[in-house]
Amino acid sequence: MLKDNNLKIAVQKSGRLTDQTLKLLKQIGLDFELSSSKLFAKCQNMDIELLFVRDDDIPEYVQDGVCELGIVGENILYEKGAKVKSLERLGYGKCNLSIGVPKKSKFKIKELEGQRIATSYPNSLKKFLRKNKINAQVIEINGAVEITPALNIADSICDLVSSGITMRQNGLKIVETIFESQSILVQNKNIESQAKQDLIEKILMRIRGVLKAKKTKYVMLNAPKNALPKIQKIIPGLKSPTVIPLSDPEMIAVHSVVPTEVFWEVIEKLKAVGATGILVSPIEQMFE
Ligand code: PRT
Ligand code: ZN
Repeated sequence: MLKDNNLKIAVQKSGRLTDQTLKLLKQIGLDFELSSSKLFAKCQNMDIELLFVRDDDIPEYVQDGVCELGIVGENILYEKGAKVKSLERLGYGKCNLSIGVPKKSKFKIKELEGQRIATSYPNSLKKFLRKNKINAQVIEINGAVEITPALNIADSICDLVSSGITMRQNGLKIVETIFESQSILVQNKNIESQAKQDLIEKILMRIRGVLKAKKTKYVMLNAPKNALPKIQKIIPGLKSPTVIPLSDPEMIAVHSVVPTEVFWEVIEKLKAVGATGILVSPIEQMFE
């Protein structure tokens, strides 16, 4: 049973966000096992319970205080218009809510006028249409929205896109993105318990540590001593690297943190200035 004094986190029961959400929660040190019913799980080491629900229900659960925290796609929050506090974007479940039209149509946004547009996101689409002063018929469909133009149920669609393959396979092209989304951690706006608020701060700090670590790698290398000034220029933000003398007095070992996004470039440049024995490892957590 859910206990009142436990902090409750709503997560998607089974879907695209589930694996990465559970992985993140394990990474921040929550020790839980999935029960057979899989409706909720109690953490063994903290006063936290996870509630497994459909993603569509998460905004309301958090808004109404059934759960203090939730992890959900921003697209669902936007669609539901939930009044919750956004804490941190989590970097996975990235997608766009986009409009797709049949490939052959020459498209200008005004051509949506009078069209039938199928979507599972009627509120988000209507907001977009209002903003652009377009009169169109919004047809609400739950699932397989992409086949509606072929079935002549709709003229175009508004759906989530990640790789773009689904739209392409159904003879559609993306002409407009109305919302960019990724998973996000949200909290209820009226948490009275200080203990729960403290726990939320703790969770948030740990999540930020994990996210920061994902953006960096730990690099160890050997290099000629006289290459150090060049190495310092190559590694962005490297002010005071860890420099270790080696048995060969002309050589040093350098340890440093390198941003993942420029990682390959940096390694190539390091090799070019004489770095050898380059070792790279992932960083699990990072705090400053
Ligand atoms: O059962 P429940 O209601 O919890 O799950 P669900 O079926 O409603 O959602 P689910 O698990 O499919 O998606 C959960 C969340 O993942 C979404 O709300 C988004 O925030 C995020 N997400 C990221 C996506 C996609 N990428 C995505 N590509 N959700 C859905 N899709 C679908 C899209 O609807 C389309 O059918 O994938 C297809 C397009 O993919 P591409 O790669 O072909 O472009
Ligand atoms: Zn859903």
